[in-house]
Parts: sequence; C-alpha cells; structure tokens
Amino acid sequence: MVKLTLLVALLSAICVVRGASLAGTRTADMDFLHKQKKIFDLLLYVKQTDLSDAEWYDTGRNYNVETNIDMYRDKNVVQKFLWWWKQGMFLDQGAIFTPFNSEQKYEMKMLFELFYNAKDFQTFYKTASWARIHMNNGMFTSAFTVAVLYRNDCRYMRLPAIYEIYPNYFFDSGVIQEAQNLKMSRGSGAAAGMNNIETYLVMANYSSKYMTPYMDEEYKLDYFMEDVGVNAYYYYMRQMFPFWMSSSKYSMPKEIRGQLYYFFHQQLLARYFLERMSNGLGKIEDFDWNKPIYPGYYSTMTYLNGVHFPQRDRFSAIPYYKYKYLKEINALEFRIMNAIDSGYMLDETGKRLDLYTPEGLNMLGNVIEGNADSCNSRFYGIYDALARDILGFNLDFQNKNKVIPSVLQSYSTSMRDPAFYMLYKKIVSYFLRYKKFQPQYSQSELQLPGVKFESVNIDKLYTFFDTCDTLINSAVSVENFKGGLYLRLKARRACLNYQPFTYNINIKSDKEVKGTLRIFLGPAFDEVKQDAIYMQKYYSYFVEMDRFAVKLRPGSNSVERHSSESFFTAPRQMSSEQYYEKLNKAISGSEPFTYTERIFGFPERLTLPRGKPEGMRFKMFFFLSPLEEGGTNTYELPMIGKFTYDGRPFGFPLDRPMWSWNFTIPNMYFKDVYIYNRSYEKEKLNY
Ligand SMILES: *[C@@H]1O[C@H](CO)[C@@H](O)[C@H](O)[C@H]1NC(C)=O
Ligand SMILES: *[C@@H]1O[C@H](CO)[C@@H](O)[C@H](O)[C@H]1NC(C)=O
Ligand SMILES: CC(=O)N[C@H]1CO[C@H](CO)[C@@H](O)[C@@H]1O
Repeated sequence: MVKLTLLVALLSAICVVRGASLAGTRTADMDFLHKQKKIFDLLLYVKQTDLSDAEWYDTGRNYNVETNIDMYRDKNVVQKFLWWWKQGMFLDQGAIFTPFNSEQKYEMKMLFELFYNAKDFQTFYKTASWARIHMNNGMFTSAFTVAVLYRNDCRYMRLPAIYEIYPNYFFDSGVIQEAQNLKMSRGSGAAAGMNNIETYLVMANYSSKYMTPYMDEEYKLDYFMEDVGVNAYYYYMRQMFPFWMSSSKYSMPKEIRGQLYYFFHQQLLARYFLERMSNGLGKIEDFDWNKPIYPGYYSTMTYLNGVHFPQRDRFSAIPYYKYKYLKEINALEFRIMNAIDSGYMLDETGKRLDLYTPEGLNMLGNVIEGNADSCNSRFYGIYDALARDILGFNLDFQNKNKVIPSVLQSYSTSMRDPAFYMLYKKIVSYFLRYKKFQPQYSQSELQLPGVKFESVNIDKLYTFFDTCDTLINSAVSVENFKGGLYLRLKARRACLNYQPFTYNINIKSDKEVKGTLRIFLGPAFDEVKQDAIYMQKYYSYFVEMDRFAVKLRPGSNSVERHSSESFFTAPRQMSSEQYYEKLNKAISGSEPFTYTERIFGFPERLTLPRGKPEGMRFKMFFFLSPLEEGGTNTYELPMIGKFTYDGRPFGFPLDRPMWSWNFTIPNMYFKDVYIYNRSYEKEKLNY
C-alpha cells in the first residue's frame, strides 16, 4: 500500500484519540470548476476522435501548435515534437499503446513534454484538444494523465477513473459485447432512469467462469486479481512515478521514489499472500527463466481494435523469439545481486557508490525499476520492463504499430496475470536480501521506555461479497458527445468488501509522549509455535494496515481508531457521472463543490483478506515508536496530497527480520484475530 506516512499531526487529544480527516478539504472556485470540466471532458469517449459537438473538438481543430510556439516554455521541445509530427512518425491512431515499447515510450514522452511546457492552462488545454484529435488515444491518455498530475495549474483535479476510460482493460469481451448490443437495441433489459437518462446493466463475471477446462488453482483468486479497484490503484501508483520521468526535471520526491517502488510492491505481495491463504493456496512459486513457467494466463479481454490480449499456456517455456532477452536479463540479475552482496553499485563513470547507507535502499529501488533516476541505466538496464516483456509472452512484432502488448505491459492489467506475483516476489527478494544484510534492530532502537500496551480490542472482523457497479459507457461508441452524457451503461460484478471495524487500544504511559502507532496484519500458522522463528520467517508477510500519530498523556490512554481512517486506503471514488453532475451543479451555482487533496488509495473494500466462513486466524501487530520533534519531513504527491513522514524506513519495524526478544518490548503488542467471510445475501450487513 502506499508508503507515505501521514502523521496525522492534527490528531488532537488523548484520552480518546481519533484520526482526523486525511487531507485538506477545499471549496472550488469558478476557475477550478471550469478547468476541471475541460480536462474531464477530454477523457470521455477517448477512442472517438470525431465528436464534433464537444468543446475540445472545435478548440483542437482550430489550434496550431507551430504558430503558438511562443506559448511554450521550452521551444526545443516543441520543435522536436513538430519535426516528428511532420515526418508522420508518431504511432498510428489505431495501434495499441504501451509504455513498455521503447519507441512508443519515447513518443509519449515528447507529447507529455509538450503538454508540460505549455505556459498557461489555456495553451495546455488547446494543445491537449489538438492531440486528442490527432494522436493515438492510448498515448494521449497516458501523456495527458501525467501532465495533469504534474502541472501546477491542474492540482487536485480529477480525471475519469482508468476503468471508466478503458473498460475493456477491466472487463472481458463478453461484457463489452453485451454493452454494445444493449446500446444498439436500447430498451431491452433497460431500466429507464429519471430525467431521460437511460441506465443499462450488464452482469459481469470473473475469468474463472470461462476457463473451467484449464482451470488453474491460481484463478481462485480472480476476485482479487481482477478487482477493478485494485487494478486502478496499481495503475495510478505507477503512473504517479512514471519510470521514464526524471525527478530532477519534474518535482517529484526523489528521496522516496525507489523505496516506494519496493515498499509498494512488497506490501501488495503480502496482501495477495493473505488472500492466497484464505483460499487454501500456499506460497507464491519461484520461477526460472530457463524452465517452463508454471501458471498460465488466459485472458478473455480484447483491445479497442478487437485484438485479443496474448495468452500463456501453463508450463510453457519462454518463446524462442524472446531468447535474445534472456542473456540480458541474466546479466542484469547478476549485476543487481553483485551490488547487494558486494555493497556497492557502479555509476556511469565506474565509480563505486556505497549501497549500505541511508540512501542505499532508494538507489537500489531506482536501479531495479530502471527508472530515469537509476545511477547507471546502461549497466543495470530496465529490469522491471524487460522482465515484463519476457514473462508476458507477447508476440513478436514487425514494427511499433503492430505491437500486441501482454497484460504485463499495461499497468491497469498486470495484476490479472498470476505470473505478476511471481515476478514481484523475485524483485522483492532482492530487496529482502539487501535488508537481511543490515543489522537487525536492537532492543534500544525499538523500545519506548515507560510506554506499555495494556490491551487491544477489535470488533469481530467480517468480509463478504458485495456488488460493485462500474460505469462502462466508453465500451460503446456514441453518436455525439452530448448524447453520450445521457447514457449510463454499467457492469455489475461481485466484489470483496468488509465490515468497517474499530480498534480500541489501551496504552499506559508514565509521561507525556508523541509517537507513531503502526498496525500490521499478518499470517498465523499453527505449525510455527515459537514466536522467535515466526517473525524471522514471516515478517515480510505483514501488511501495514494503518499508521498515525498519537499523543499520550501520563496514565491510561485509550486510542480509538476506525478502519476507514487508514492512511493507506481510500473509499470508492465517486463515479464519473456523479462527479460530473456535481460539477455541473456547482458551475450553475446551485451547490458548492468541495474536493480533497487525497484522490485515491488502496481500495478500502479490500482492507481485510477474505478469511473463511468458520473464521480464519491472522495475527495483528501493534507498534508504537517515539516521534521526535523536527524529525519529520513533509512531502506532496499528486493524487495523494501532502503527508508527513517520520523518517523511519518504510514498513518499519517489520522491514527487517525480527528476533523473539523484541516481543517482550512493552511498546509492541501481538493479537490473534479471526476473519469470517459471510454471505451477503443471507445476512445483509448493516453498513
Ligand atoms: C455472467 O454470468 C451470469 C450467470 O451465469 C450470466 O447470466 C451472464 O450473462 C454472464 N455475463 C456475461 C457478460 O457473460
Ligand atoms: C467463504 O469462503 C469459502 C471458502 O473458504 C467459500 O466456499 C464460500 O463461498 C465463501 N462464502 C462467501 C459468502 O463468500
Ligand atoms: C535476546 C535478548 O536480548 N532478549 C531480551 C529481549 O528483551 C527483554 C526485555 O524486554 C530482555 O530481558 C531479553 O534479554
């Protein structure tokens, strides 16, 4: 989950300590509203470039980048772009975009820079409107999204969710087909809504429904791997720090970039592992590039141009046309391992950079992701992208216009492939190896004398399958833009949800003290009785559930914290049509429009792993560490907003294996909890 520590500094009083609302809430002015509507409109029905009644259509048709070259900060950026444009070298409009193809990535970066360099919002909007009509839609969406995230004049603005822009990356072709049928025939099965707005519902399923003949155990988890919220979360987390973007050119907290890459994936794997356990599946398998890959990937999805996503049969060996990459990936793995084991990396001039320093982890993260901050991308390559290329089994291609990317080559689809988890297990294992070579925390580093957990009480924990509706209007083509606004096509599918709960934590302190309270959820295994070995073996399977600041007074303190307040999670985003309605009301002056800095997080619905009907045991771990005055840094990230970070390594103190004696430290507390999955139909939960 997001590794950004929001020390809810505003956490007021003790006795009953409560988290405050996460990020600042503001009321929009007209300027904000008009800009917001303009940028939102640009991503509606993005595959259709000819919606002549849309505002962007006229704007884009009448705009000329070249004659407005003075309106861009860096003219070289514009000249380079125009040169490519005039040569007709950009990706075809009907081609499939992936940032993992280097030529496509290069072009997308040019487009992004053009957007980013527009001197004012009007120029940005005009440029984007022009590109919306003339550029490949995938490339446009990607470059435009990053520009909105990084442009100061678009701060806190929202775009339609990625699953609303490209429903075909989230739902199988049957759903898309049925949506098209409904649109064509209208009426049939439609529940006409109010105000002439027609709502149509498509019942969607997960892929295990279609693949019985080859049924793979891994697909028991399809409700997690294909969850709309979790895939969108992954997309935004990676889109927030695009690997091709250098932190020196754009304001990006470079101190945490590489660490975040590690922590985010490590936490995602831990969360996935708890879900595996709930389904009776064991650990994530290792794999070898030179041996057949165990899990298959069977997709029922299609790209916008009708082409199917590539598949991978169970136990398939790497295809021969990927052999050329195998040598390279083996070399990169060897170099990364060498760096971790020797303790230094080589920069581009051959100079040694010490890895076992406070900055080391971040450096390692940048190198493994192979992002633009890598200390030596010639030597360490782009491991993340190369591994995805090999493992996804995408077909070989003639040229960039004929690329058919695998699910692993798009951020919004990668979590659907079971091999994704195997790959990130391998990637995370490098980091764990690095962590293992560091001294384990000593008692004095962890303890907080005079502070003792007395008890922790938690409500009974329930999960259940709910129904989630997703707006999939973009699955169809509309006659015109305004007509499109009156259509409501939704896909309905079961989705894991949980019943919100409260932690009641009693802590005794002999003094006034400020601290950070961290809550983790991890596996419980009967066969491992001794806690000593337990935390040495399983520390990396703990998911950080929450982290917040507390202020203790002398005596007994009771801290009450609701699961919904978690720093890491966010409630379901309002759907586009609701957001749009709210926006229109505000523009007409009938209702004020409030917005928050924090736009997204890990889906709150998935706070808990499914568990079992009879209850499944898990372990919760609570840890209170002192918060030193002035020891915090404040960062601001797009979509996350401002947050304060207490300077401890991400995942602390479970970022390193832990010894038993630490359990006797009174500012730590373990509790066994049980998670029950209930039937939604039978006992509709009061929530
Ligand atoms: C999903 O499954 C249900 C129940 O079998 C079925 O009625 C529905 O048509 C399926 N949806 C699609 C899009 O195939
Ligand atoms: C709960 O989990 C069991 C498997 O452990 C599954 O058979 C059952 O369908 C689940 N119940 C619900 C309501 O999800
Ligand atoms: C191995 C070790 O150092 N164990 C220590 C753990 O902490 C307790 C106090 O909380 C000590 O008494 C142990 O010696």
